[in-house]
Amino acid sequence: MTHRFPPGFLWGAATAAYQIEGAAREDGRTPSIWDTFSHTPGKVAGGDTGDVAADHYHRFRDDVRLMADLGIGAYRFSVSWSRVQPTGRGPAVQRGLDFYRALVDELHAHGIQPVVTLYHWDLPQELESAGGWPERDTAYHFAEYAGLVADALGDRVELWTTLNEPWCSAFLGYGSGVHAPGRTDPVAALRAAHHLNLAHGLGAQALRSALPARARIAVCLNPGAIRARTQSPGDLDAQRRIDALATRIFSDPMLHGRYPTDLLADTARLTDWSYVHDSDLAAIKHPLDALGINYYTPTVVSAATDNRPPRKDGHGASEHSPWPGAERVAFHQPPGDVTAMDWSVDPTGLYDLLMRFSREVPDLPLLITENGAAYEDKPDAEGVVHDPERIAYLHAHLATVRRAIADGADVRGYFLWSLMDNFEWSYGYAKRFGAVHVDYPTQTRTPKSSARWYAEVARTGELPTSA
Ligand code: IFM
Repeated sequence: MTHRFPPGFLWGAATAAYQIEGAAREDGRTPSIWDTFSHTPGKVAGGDTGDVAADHYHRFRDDVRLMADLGIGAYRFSVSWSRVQPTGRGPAVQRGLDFYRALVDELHAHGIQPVVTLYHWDLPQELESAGGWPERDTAYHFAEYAGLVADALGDRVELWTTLNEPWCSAFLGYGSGVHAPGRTDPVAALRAAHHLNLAHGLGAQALRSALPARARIAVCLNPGAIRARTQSPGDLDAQRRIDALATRIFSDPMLHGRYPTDLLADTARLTDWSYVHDSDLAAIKHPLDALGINYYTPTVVSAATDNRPPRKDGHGASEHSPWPGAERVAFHQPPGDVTAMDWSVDPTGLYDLLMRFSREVPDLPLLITENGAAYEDKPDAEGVVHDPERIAYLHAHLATVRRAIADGADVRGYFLWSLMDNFEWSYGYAKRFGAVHVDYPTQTRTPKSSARWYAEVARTGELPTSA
């Protein structure tokens, strides 16, 4: 099989606002749920916060220049909602919008395609105080915010994504509580999932009416590559339940305008879903131009005999389950190498997802909107950061993408997570996902060997035969 990618394939890198921007209290920005959460003792490793992060807000011009040096063709970033609309309602703040306009202009000046994500987990605190994602109004506020950003950037951004990984917002934020806002209420988590779906649909509609016809609209999901530990009926049922909660709870309404009947049955003792109004599913199924898939590792499950929540399931340890309605499920560490997150390295999960969605929505182009790995990267005595494990990880996953394309998947691009080391949510700065090393005390950027390797792949459009 050839290792050459199709012409026009997008070679990208991704980041998110709260993870890199810093400038948390500048130019009118107000706290988001992640500011509140990270400033709450005990919530984030090391007491780390995103107050300064990688100081990208002040250093974006240098960062864009670095991207250009590395041959990055497309840059996926998220907009901080509370930077552009501090209360989560009402008019936009010009200084906030100006930052993103300047960033986009700088990207264009360096021949890099901007890709906007409207929501990467940083709900304005004011909206959480009014009830957050479990409340329907939050979806309406999101649509209003989407329109404001589209008005400001629509003349210069073609590719838009609404939400990033709504599963994390709903189930880590309101279920297990390991993410902001740190609530542990299974019903709130299910309500949040529906209102995130609604926000996506209404947001996509607001984008479509504000943007020029050439604009393309997508969403970034993190569908689960869920495997049953054995083929026993109990283990297969555990797989089905987790697949419904991890993936189909979002992909079914967004792509097909329905909630899975097995999901409704599994959760019936918790909720009657009466917060799903008649017209919601039609709104959620807004036509999309691409589906973004974020993938890191597969999940192995089996039937469990008791109701104890998973203390650790690859998404952090908690006494509370992020899987409402699927408590009798055990999570297992897959065999093989792991990254610094303890996530197993297994690109076959990505292959399976690409082929699954190719079959399910054959006419919808796919983008890999995140893929990458954390390792314990340190500069050596000469200041060089060698990260051969990351190169091996990227090589294996890109080879899988190429194989999926050969097998018929319409994959249009790949966004490495992440451009640079950043605030890894409840792990703080302890985990480094970047292709570029960030020395936080000095904010020095040092491209790791994987960044040079990726630059060469992007330049040639071809994967070397081995890592
Ligand atoms: O850092 C995160 C990102 O914000 C969302 N997807 C997974 C990444 C690694 O955990």
